[in-house]
Amino acid sequence: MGTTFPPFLLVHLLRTMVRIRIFEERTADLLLRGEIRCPTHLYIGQEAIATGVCAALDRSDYILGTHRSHGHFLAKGGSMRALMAEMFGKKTGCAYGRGGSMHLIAREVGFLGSVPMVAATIPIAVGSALASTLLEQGRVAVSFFGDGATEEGEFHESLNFAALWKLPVLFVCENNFYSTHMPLHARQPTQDLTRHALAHAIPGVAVDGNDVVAVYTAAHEAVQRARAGLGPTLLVCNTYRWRGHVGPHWDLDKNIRPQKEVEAWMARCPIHRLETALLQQGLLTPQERDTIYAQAVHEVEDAVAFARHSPFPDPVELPAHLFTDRKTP
Ligand SMILES: Cc1ncc(C[n+]2csc(CCOP(=O)(O)OP(=O)(O)O)c2C)c(N)n1
Repeated sequence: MGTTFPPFLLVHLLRTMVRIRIFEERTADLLLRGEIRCPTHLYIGQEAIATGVCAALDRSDYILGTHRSHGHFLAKGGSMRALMAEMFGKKTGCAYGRGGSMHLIAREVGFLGSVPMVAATIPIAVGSALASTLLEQGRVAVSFFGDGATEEGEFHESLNFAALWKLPVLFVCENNFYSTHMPLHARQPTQDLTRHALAHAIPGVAVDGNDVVAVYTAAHEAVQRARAGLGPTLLVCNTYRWRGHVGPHWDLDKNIRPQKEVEAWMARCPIHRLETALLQQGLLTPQERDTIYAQAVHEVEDAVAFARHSPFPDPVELPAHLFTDRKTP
């Protein structure tokens, strides 16, 4: 951990990761109880990436996510109540209860959307950066995607176009080494995903995706480059998801991932890592740490109560919100 970081930033990073973790663990619990029924991909283990990247952005900057985007939504400042209500399919949800876990949006904080089609939001990030450039808004766009998305044509077309136009985009690959059940080594000839940047003549930076300070530092540098008109960067954050591909289960009985591998990555928990460093350096007291956890539990329980007490959408409203003639701000 660098010594030049202001303590308030480090505590903010810890607080954000804890909020995401506790939200997700509660979501797993609600899925097991059958209170949440939409297909849900948990982000547990990968919290440092959304947290570190979003801390390097302004509120007006854009981000786009994937099927695994609760963390991105919360780190960018989306309302936890609206997120939980969306998981419950309620009218007060961020997508009016029509989207569930995989179709999130919070335009008021620059979260332009997440969709489950692998790689589908990458060109939208490029289009947003193009719009920002043409309108001289100075906004940076970030595209979050998994290692599986680097096998889609849209990924390569997007990098090419963004490189050619020197667009202010940050391509953030969350390499958790699996695409559903298939490991990266069975899908690509080498494990170094930064090589894709070489083909498009843009910087490709590999970072320890379980080190939130390293992620923040790399993202901050890429954002500065983008704002200076120097074009896109591919940031490859190596990490691991703890639970199975979809749902609350660990799937250790399915012979997909060796238990030892899961345990080795759990020992590198991004939250535990930062928390320990802050305590050791005297930047956080045990009482302050406990308060961060207690506040997160309180916020999550408030969101659950809000979601439970919210109404379902009225079936007669079904055609609403499908199309809009409003101009995007
Ligand atoms: C275009 C497309 N192909 C296949 C799928 C089925 N699918 C859903 S998630 C997924 C794996 C994605 O892996 P990755 O991009 O690495 O993200 P991760 O789940 O690891 O976060 C696949 C193949 C899909 N949703 N969209």
